[in-house]
Amino acid sequence: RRFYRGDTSSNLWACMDRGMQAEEENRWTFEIAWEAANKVGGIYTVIRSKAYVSTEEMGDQYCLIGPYKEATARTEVEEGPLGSPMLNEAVNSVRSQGFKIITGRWLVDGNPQVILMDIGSAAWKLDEFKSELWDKCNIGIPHLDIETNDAVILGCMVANLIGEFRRVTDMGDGNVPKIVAHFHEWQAGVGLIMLKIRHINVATVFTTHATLLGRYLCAGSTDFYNNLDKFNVDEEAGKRQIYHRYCLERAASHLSNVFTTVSDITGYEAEHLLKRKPDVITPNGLNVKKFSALHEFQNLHAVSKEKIHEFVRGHFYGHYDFDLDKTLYFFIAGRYEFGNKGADIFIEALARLNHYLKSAHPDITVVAFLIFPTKTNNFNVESLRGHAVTKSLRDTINDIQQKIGKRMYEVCLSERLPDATDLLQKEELIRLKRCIYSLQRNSLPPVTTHNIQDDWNDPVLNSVRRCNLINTSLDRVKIVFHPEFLSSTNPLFALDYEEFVRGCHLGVFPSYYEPWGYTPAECTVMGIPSITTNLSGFGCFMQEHIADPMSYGIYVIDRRFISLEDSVQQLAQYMFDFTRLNRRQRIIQRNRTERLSDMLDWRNLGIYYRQARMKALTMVFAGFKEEVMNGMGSLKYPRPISEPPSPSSSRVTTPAASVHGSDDESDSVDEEGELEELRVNH
Ligand code: G6P
Ligand code: 1S3
Repeated sequence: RRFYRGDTSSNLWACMDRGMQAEEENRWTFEIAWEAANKVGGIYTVIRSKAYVSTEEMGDQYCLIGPYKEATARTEVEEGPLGSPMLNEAVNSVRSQGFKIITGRWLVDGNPQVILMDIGSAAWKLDEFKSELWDKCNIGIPHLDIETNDAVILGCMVANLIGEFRRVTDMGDGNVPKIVAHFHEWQAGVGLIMLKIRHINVATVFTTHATLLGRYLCAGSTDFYNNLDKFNVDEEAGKRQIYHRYCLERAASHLSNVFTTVSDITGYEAEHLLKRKPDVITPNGLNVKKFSALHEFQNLHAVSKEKIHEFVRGHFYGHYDFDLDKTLYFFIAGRYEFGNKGADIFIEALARLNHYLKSAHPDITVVAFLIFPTKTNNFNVESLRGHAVTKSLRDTINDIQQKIGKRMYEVCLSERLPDATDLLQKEELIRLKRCIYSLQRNSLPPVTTHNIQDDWNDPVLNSVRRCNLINTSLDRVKIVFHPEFLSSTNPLFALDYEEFVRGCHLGVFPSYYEPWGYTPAECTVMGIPSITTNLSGFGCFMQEHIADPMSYGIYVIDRRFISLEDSVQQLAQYMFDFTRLNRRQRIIQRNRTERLSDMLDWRNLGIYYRQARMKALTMVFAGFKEEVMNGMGSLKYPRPISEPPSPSSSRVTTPAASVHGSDDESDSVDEEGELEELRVNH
């Protein structure tokens, strides 16, 4: 089944010896990121999910460095000395310079060593650090830019530490430690610049996950990808008052021995905006956990979907006139960057889907969830009321049910069959009627679960108003905007994000600016189909490595070579095609989607990180030979064999029903066709 593993990752597996090889070679890796043990966004996921393979390969010769953030550190880090005495010595030496440093192990898979710098403890040195930066590279940091000032402090503390480590590990016997310092994103990049200007002999790697200018330019109304070679980068950075940050980012990318980006598309962006082409592409992976039962993820889908049903019953009370068995859950989620994340075209395409369904399939309902955290004044009363009235109905029914049971028992004990009057009493009927009356409402179900601050300027709300998606009974597409991340303590959903994703049918991520895009990747490893774009790193990666992504439940919208209108149209069509799949087809498609997870596993993708580090080592340390490593290259997942070959199916969105039997809605899938595919792939 897992043909990918054997073919691509042999090198990385071979190196997985908990650091024995690294120890023999006196090879060390420091990975430095603002988001190490500090949850902010996507880079946290990269560092955290990769920790397992990093420690498998490097053991205690691997160490993460980041800022000390008390709130996260307290819950995620076990404080204590580091595994290597030399590392402890280096840390103590920097501490003696008057800085506070916390060491320990991050409580995540792999349990890596972590060094956290207390930025505040070195604030007294800020002016000195800044003048070093100015004297050596003429980069001046404005006094009021706190974020950059913090980045400078972190960078200088990191350089002090690595410098000290380099000193204490050099025994003068010629066996110098082969250190790679791998920096992520501009905020950590100052450390790399400092190592270079202080001439500390270590190999460096710099990875950018998004360029500063790219993010800013895309958020405007610029035709970004068609003008990439035309931007006056200094001027654009200056206009946005990020010139100094841009200089740090550009300097770090140029000074590094090896420069990497998370995808080809970001590589292309970096080539034009940072003026350096990446040496290696380091795609993002996940720490994929397999269930012992192959179809457990399907069961989990059904369990989580039931929890979403419960939310929907409450939210749409009084207008609950649709069949949940014919309801599909779509969602978009992420950082609230309305245009960059494609929420604009999602809403526009939903309006069209609403129209298609009304005309062609009025029995099907789509509930579209938009999960984007923004400022709110808590849950709105209407949403809470909905859940209160449905809960009260449920509690009343449970109570009556118990009483009926007791009465039936008594009647049967007297050796007769209960009749209707024994079952439901008048007083209970009245209680039920009262509950049913309280389900009436004069207003439509709200499009948002919270009171959003600045409601009239909120881009999602304005868009749904403009598209008239207001949850009327006639609408086949219902909207639920949840402006807060999900958690299991949420009074409306009581689901964490992972459970929510598992319960949905389709993730929709039509991003315009998305260097990688973890959201569709996470869907994939959970066996949930998703829509992505050819402007996202993930989308391009899937197109490159799968012969027919669509048949595996990966729908890639073209946002690069066609007009905006055509992209919206394509998105609406893909969503409509998805609604036409029957349950059996959806189950088969989920199986196929889940089959792609190996491809996204760090056990396969970690090889690119190793490649980047080895390349950097060969550039700095004589006698270090670059390994020949097989990446994924041009390897492709073949089209599923039960899928009819094109062109007989002009739009291959569906797992062919004909191959698997009838077109009915039965959920007892005879997976013979699928199993056959699995055998052949194996
Ligand atoms: C999983 C479960 C099935 C369930 C199905 C629902 O496959 O194992 O028991 O019927 O999900 O699928 P649907 O796409 O309709 O949510
Ligand atoms: C960035 O985070 P973002 O959501 O701002 O880095 C992520 C990790 O590499 C990446 O997945 C994402 O596309 C980037 O945009």
